[in-house]
Amino acid sequence: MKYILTAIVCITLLVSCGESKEEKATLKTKTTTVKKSKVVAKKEMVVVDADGVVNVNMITADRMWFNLKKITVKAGQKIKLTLTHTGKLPKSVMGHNVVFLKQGVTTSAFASEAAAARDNDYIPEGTTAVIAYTKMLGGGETTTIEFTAPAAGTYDYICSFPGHYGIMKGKLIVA
Ligand SMILES: [Cu+2]
Repeated sequence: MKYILTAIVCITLLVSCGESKEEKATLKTKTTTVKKSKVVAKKEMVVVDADGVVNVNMITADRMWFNLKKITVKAGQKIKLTLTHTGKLPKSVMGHNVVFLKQGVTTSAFASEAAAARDNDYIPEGTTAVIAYTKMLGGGETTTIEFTAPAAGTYDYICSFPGHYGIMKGKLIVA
């Protein structure tokens, strides 16, 4: 009887030990896969194509967030920027755009002017403060703009939806 019990315990231990090893192995594989796809995703956010056009994949969601805080290009380079709003909230609640500001423009001053321009997608009508901007998007929408990189220097970009510019901002660095 004792032997049988011992045998059962041994078998149980072996089985459970084997199982946990397998589980660990599975977990390891999963982690590696996630890491790999993250790296690939990051790499593909800014891609210079064969024609020398800088393709920028800007992503946002149902919160105040841009995937890119910094875009580095060369002066005179063509930039093709695609903004994708991966969320579900409507434009009136969680609208997002990307607005590239000229040098010397204060982001807070521009943002408060923009906040008053609701009927114009939060872009002040007739403004001379911008280099380029996308239309305002709601969840599930995407848009593409093309513009030429300005002279060497550092430029601010923001989302001009009221209250977003403090968090939704980044730098266009033209080398
Ligand atoms: Cu926004």
